[in-house]
Amino acid sequence: MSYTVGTYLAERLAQIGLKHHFAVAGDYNLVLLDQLLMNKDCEQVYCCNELNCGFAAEGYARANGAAAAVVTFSVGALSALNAIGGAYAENLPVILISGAPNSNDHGSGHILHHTIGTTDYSYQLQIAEKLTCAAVSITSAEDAPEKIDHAIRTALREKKPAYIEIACNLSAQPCAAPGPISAVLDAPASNKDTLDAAVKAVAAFIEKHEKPAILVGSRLRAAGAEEAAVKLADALGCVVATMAAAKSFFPEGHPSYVGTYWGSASTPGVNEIFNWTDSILALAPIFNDYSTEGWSVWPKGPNVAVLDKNITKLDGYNFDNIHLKELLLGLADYFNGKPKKDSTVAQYKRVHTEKTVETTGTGDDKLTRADIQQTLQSLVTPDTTILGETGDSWFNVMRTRLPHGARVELEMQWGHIGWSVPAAFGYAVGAPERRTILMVGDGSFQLTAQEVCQMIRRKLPVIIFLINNRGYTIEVEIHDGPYNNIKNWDYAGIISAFNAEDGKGIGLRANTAGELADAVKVALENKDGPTLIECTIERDDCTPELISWGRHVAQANSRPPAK
Ligand code: TPU
Ligand code: MG
Repeated sequence: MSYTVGTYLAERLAQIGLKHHFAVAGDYNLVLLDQLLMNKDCEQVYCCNELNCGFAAEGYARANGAAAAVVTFSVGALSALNAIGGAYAENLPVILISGAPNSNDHGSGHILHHTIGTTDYSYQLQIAEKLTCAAVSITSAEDAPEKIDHAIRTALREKKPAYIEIACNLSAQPCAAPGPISAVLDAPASNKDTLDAAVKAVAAFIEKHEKPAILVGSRLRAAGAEEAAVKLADALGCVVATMAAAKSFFPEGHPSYVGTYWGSASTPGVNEIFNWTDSILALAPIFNDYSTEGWSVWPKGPNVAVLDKNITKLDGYNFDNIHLKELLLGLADYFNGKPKKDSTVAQYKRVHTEKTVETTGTGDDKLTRADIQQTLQSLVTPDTTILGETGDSWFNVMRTRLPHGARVELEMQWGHIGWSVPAAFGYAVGAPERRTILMVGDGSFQLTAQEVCQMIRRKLPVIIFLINNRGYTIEVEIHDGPYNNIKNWDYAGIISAFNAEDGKGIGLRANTAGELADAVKVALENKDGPTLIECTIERDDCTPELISWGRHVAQANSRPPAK
């Protein structure tokens, strides 16, 4: 079989497990899209714009391990690069593929459309270099295979996005056939000596402490270490909490699991127990201003061991070039059969008080945030994935208890409002067997609303809770002003506009508890498209966690310049 640059790329995408790639057409990528279409194992899925295309791929990578987005030069790619920055922040291998000027035009002095109007077209590659772990420009068919393989291999190893631009006259040019995919997929093992030394050092750290606790961070999935973390927790028997962005990365039914550690926004009892511990094993955490509540709860110092994806840091030691998974398994082996380090569990039982269930309404009672959160709770099955948008949705999702197998997807490091709509689309494409539920605020929805039409187009039964609280409530809690008020939309009504003549999406309004209960029944019945439930609540009806977290973040933002 003979290959072209485009069919080579398509084969590699299929071989790394992509059953789909996302695309927006443009003249710099049309021939490439034709070539990609020839591969029947990797279907082309279209988006309304390139920002959404990038986020759809980002959501697909969450479901499927990796993803690809294909866009046109500059006008497309520069929008998609925002989502690629997001994929970098969120540790997801998304391959951005951009059509590019004809190879004869590079260095020719020609001015081309869709460019900034200068004759140097390298600016896009240079920007992409900053936002990806590997960025390549293909201007000769001969070099294409190694450049494509390099970009894909690096993305998969580092769990970061990569960038491939292909001159528009090269996609259909013949090139070498792909070699075995193992050359792209195989990852180098940990350095054995360093791994042994790290296991010894971390074991000694744990042994010298009486009251250790495990804190699970959001890079744990990228490190492929979720199961290994459970094994370590089994062996140690100490409490385990997840950081907010790592919600669902540790089974919530596990006997050692206590909830979310997030300062004042923690699950009740969790902050208390973490203050009581004498040491923390932080597994692949991201400590940023949001996750530390404006630096007020930042686990650090000699009693904190940070075990990250490829590096372990503890007091006086640094171990590089080891896989977290192997380290955790080594530690689990070491502690198996030894007396449990479970004093934190006993203490937790002492400080823990049963959660009070919030009062919810029925029938004609005016809809409240608590009603929505309880309704979300009632829908979570082991095969459910909830995507929670920036806003009070974060805190509502955090309150939701997850049965084994249920997943939560958040974009807390990048925090781009509007991420969740295309990401939910991409996720549902990647995991059609799961129940995908999206919780999104009105302000966020206005950025990327049109991607709901792609859920309609592909008949994806995503359930959308659109929280209409007439504005940017999360911003109100950080710092209020007129800029936090938004133009109201008929959110439920736009679904019929998206349906046009053939769509099966449903838009419903819930102003009372009874209307929400009825709407959910309709949503569960609708298998032929998304159901958007516009939930109208008071502007200030938000979680207490948002209020206290917002106050801490505002304090951090307003620190005066150091003298
Ligand atoms: O539940 P609620 O009302 O807090 O959520 P909603 O309505 O979605 O409001 C979100 C408000 C918000 C803004 C405006 N959260 N963060 N921002 C700042 C922001 C602006 N632009 C982008 C792309 N991302 C952001 N996070
Ligand atoms: Mg809002």
